[in-house]
Amino acid sequence: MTKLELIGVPQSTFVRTLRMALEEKGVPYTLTPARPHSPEVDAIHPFGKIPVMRHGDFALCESKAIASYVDKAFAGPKLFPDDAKLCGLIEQWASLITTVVQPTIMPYLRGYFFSQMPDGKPDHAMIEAALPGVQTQIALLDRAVTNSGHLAGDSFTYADMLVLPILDYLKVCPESRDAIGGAKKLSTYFATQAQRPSFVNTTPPPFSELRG
Ligand SMILES: N[C@@H](CCC(=O)N[C@@H](CS)C(=O)NCC(=O)O)C(=O)O
Repeated sequence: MTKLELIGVPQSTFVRTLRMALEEKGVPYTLTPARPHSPEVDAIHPFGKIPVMRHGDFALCESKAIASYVDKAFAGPKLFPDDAKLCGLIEQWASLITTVVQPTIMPYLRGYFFSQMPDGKPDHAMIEAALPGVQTQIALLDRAVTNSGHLAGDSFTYADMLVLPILDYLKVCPESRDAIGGAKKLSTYFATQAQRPSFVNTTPPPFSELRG
């Protein structure tokens, strides 16, 4: 069968989530670095968002749908296990992170990484406006980390693959780095899970490579 093609720039947190999922399952893939709203993305996603994928003549958009497809189409450790409660918790976090956590945090990250200021310096008005939401999400995630140090149940799951790439960016911005530093469970969680090979091997290039 042809190799799965994942489409989207590697700096995207959702692209990294899927790369981690593919690595965790041991699925070979190619990455085509395309930006949101580029022709190859618009051809698959009705709103031009990344990631999208092609597998042979089959195309799909939306990270959770792609992860579910990969899980069923390929052998390897289950991203969505049969256990009803664990699978429910993973789905719950996938929904919460995709619909609220990531969209709340994105404007803050944009203020640093996609500043529209003439000199490219951080957009402090944008950052300040988004900061309370970021702090709320960090506190929520800190409360959510389980006693075993995971987001869902007591093993590394797709829920962790969604949140780690977001935390990786928050760790380098001053206010969110401080907030994570004060969130003891979340700090320990990140320090531990960030050593996972699927996370290390998918470290994205800097955002600056996307400018221009
Ligand atoms: N619901 C989508 C969200 C994907 C998403 O927001 N991707 C961002 C990049 S991380 C994007 O394409 N943004 C461009 C836009 O929203 O126009 C998914 O889960 O795949």
